[in-house]
Amino acid sequence: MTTRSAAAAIVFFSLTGLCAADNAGQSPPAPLRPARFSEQGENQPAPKGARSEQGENQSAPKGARSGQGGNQPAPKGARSGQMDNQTAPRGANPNPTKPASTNPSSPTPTTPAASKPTATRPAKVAACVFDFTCPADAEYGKKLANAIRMRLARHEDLDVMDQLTTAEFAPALPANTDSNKVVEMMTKRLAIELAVYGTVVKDGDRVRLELACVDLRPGAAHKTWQKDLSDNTERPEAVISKAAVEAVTGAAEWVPPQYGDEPEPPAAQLGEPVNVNGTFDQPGHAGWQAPDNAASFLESGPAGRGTILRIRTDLARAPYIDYIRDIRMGRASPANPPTIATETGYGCLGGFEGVHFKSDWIKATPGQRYWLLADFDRPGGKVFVKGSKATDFALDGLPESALAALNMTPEQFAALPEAERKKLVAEAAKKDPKAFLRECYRWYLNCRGEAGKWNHLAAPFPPRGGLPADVQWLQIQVYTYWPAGTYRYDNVLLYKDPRQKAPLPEEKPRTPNLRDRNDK
Ligand SMILES: [Ca+2]
Repeated sequence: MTTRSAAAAIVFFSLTGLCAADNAGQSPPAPLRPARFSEQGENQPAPKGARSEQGENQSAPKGARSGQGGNQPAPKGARSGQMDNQTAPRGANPNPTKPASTNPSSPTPTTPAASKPTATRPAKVAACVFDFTCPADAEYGKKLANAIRMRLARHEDLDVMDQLTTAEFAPALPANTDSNKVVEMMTKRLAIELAVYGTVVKDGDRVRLELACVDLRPGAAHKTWQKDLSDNTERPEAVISKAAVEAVTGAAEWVPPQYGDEPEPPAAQLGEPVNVNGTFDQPGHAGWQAPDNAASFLESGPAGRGTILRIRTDLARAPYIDYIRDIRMGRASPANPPTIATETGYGCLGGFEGVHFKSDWIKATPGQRYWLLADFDRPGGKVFVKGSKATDFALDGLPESALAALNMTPEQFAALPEAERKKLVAEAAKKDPKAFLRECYRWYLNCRGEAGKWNHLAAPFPPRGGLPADVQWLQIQVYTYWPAGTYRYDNVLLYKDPRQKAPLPEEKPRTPNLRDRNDK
């Protein structure tokens, strides 16, 4: 008997059982072994396009790669160990372990492939979110259905039919569809145990979803149910899809930690900051890079603030980039900055690279939790904490500054024999090891607040768990870009979390199904 005919037989017997259960008012029989959804790694491949949207649409882990706009393009041929070696630091690591358990309520797979390791994953419940009908706006009905589909797909115990397959095999179903017909479609045509469908009514800003569900899982409290959900906020899809998924799963959705979830420890508890001169009040630029006096300035702030950091991003981009390069090459000095034209359009400095103002390197403590505090007078900036490690990878480039010290162009360097290049790189790395660090962690404080007044923000990081074990050095980067203009910062302070009692292991981002994405 082939897998497909076996599945068909199971469907047939389940149907028979289902009718009996309906009549007798008993719980439904053993679940189906859905042929189309459960055989990954077995005979039948998942439908083309299945599961793809799941990975593509998942938001990146908080803090990961989100500062891309701020990566300064490195000059051709030069390698700035930090900027152009960036990788997705967290969340990109596949988690190789997964509990190998089977769902006792599901039939054991009977194909030979069942003995393969892949078959030991818990059986998933096959589910389908039918497109919603929305008389006023059919596309909106599809959009809301897909929002719920995506959210449901993040639940590891569900195997949710993807949008393309749903569109191909399942019609839009209004909430008042005869549930017997839905059951028939689920069992005879789709081999699914969980069906979600409904009708969307748009009334001005208010969106109302008449949500209907047929739940054939054994032990389901209600085989069929309906629920009205409505919302009139700015993001009704997010609000309604969350409520819908909670209704379907019967559990509250996990919400990532938000700012303010954990109260900021009082100053007396925080103790001494880990970074030097976070107040900017020490003479010179202790603890930080030198300000360039064109886009970054350390100057007197309002009363009571001592020295503050002022950044402006409303500058003509090309002359500023030239100036910064000249500083690196020893051809210009912040003591004598050029006059750079003010520019505020998309082509200006703030519209492209923005301005990074970097702290000195700070020795990292793996397993540690930290608090980052910052004051700022205009929202929009980000205060990054980037973690780096020494790398054993073959290094075949030199930072521009090292090339300048050798009085060599990138082209001349590239033309050297490999052995010679390696020797020069090794010498440069010995002289300035920090220039060869590789970024392996990043997190940022998003400067949200009001313009025109000083705001204070504080947040702990990592959001969960401790600093990953491979992070050797931390650097704070105050990053300012758009809208173009002037921004001020003060008291950018890094502390060890005073509430932490012992080192914590790294915790991977809790983005469900992330592992599946990385398997591929
Ligand atoms: Ca200050």
